[in-house]
Amino acid sequence: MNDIFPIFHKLLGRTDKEVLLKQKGTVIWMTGLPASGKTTLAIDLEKALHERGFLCYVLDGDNVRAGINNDLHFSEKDRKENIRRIAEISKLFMQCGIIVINCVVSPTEELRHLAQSIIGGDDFNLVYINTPIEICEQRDSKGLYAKARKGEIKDFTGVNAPFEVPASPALELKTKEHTIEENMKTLVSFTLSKIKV
Ligand code: ADX
Repeated sequence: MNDIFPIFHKLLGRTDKEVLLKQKGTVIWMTGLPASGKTTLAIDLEKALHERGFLCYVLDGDNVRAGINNDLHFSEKDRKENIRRIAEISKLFMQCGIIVINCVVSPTEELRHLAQSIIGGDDFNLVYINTPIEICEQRDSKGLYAKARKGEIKDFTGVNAPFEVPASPALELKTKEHTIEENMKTLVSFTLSKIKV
């Protein structure tokens, strides 16, 4: 950081943007196994909030990995860098007053704590999409579980790479017990409680 002189303090602040947008910026960070339903809920949440007049942005693991993170793979080191960048990008959007909806596997407590430390405790809302692995594997929307079982992917989360259940998420949505509509209702009201001015 030598010879770097950030000018954040000279710029308009987060509150100026939030007043303009009539909403509070925050980060809804969805964690869960691949094919657990994170992306489906994020798509619907963005639509539901947009219809109510809120400005949102969805950061989806696959989207980000297709662009800014296309130099990263799935080693522990790369997953950490993936999360660090997603958290830093989330912070930029959030400071612009935007509601950031993330769907990122973020498989370990260490990675989620890293994201939380970058974004800040009050703004980091961890939502655990709890879907048993048998159901994720049955769905296998991208055919990746099948590939991992055949040994074609060597570090696939839930099969041959770890997924740690979050110890204290702000919200847990069980997709086996509840319908998408029921979970959406819970998720929308949870988010509204964080973003209304
Ligand atoms: S994370 O582990 O680094 O947080 P991220 O959410 O960005 O994961 O990317 C996960 C997505 O990448 C999955 O939805 C899946 O489509 C794809 N993917 C490809 N290889 C793997 C792998 N080895 N483990 C997990 N996901 C993978």
